[in-house]
Amino acid sequence: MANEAAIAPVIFPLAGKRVWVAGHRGMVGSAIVRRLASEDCEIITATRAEVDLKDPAAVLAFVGDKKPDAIFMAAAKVGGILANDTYPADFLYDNLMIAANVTEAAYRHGVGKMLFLGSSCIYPKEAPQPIPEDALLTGPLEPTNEWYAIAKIAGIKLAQAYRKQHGCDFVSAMPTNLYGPGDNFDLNSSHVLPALIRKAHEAKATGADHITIWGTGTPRREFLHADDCADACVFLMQRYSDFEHVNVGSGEDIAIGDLARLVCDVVGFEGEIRTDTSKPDGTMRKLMSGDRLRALGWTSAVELRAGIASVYREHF
Ligand code: GFB
Repeated sequence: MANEAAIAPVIFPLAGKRVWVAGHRGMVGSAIVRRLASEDCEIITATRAEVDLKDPAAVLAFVGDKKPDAIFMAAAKVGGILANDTYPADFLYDNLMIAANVTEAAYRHGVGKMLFLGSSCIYPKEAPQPIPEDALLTGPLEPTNEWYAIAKIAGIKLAQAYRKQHGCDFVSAMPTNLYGPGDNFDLNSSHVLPALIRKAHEAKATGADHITIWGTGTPRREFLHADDCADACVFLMQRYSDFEHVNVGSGEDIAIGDLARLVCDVVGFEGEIRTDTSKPDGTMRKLMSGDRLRALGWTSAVELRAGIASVYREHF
């Protein structure tokens, strides 16, 4: 949500433009499509059957054919801590190829602007908290998701390299842990929030006396609703043009154990919360600094409890 007091001016208006949302079926891409409905622009989408984003020739042909003025690069192979840890080759290869192909095609066809979306896992495992953008590449990554992180760091560097060498107006946004409509509720591959909603719901429905969460429950995570993320992306697309990437978060984090209690409360499950410490904790904390985005005039709007309640209502 834009803060009218000190808001960066629009330098790239979307009105009248052709805008490709790459990854429009994903949680973030679909939220961007919903958000763009209130901008006077033409939205372009492509299904995986139409364009395989891992195929350079297919992406080049698609961009040449559709001639977008702007691209939201929200296409990615994503998953929770276990999926990242189990399929390192897929997470690295798919995300590297998608980022490289879309960036190169955007350059070759003279696309006026591209916003690349990454993730807060790009930062070192032991980064200072809250994490400023310049903590990038200052230390070793968290091992459970270094493959995905390396691909997303490469995406930032591609945007910067094409800006530096070719003068392309490519920018990058790094969202924190996201949740929202259209999330993945599969317990093996999902992120923590949809997993907890599903576990609490099923425990309530079956009359179980406990749910089990992974790890110790002590790691802290910052959560942002996908609609807030989409709003920030549209904001940055129109109002930001610079070399450095921009963190996109809510500014608050919560311990996983407390999150589990909050979810159980929203769902109405009153049983016990147990921990499975054979599962990884991952990074202990990754709260991002939101100073850069706040200085441009943007803050998040969806409060965590209300956001969880709306996702629960929608999916169960
Ligand atoms: O959301 P999550 O899978 O991703 O896990 P990461 C966050 C924390 O919640 C970890 C704990 O400490 C998990 O151990 N957790 C507790 C659970 N119960 C559960 C559960 O039932 N399911 C899941 N999934 N977690 C991912 C990265 O890291 O975050 C990606 O692997 C990406 O690369 C994404 O950056 C945003 O925050 O640990």
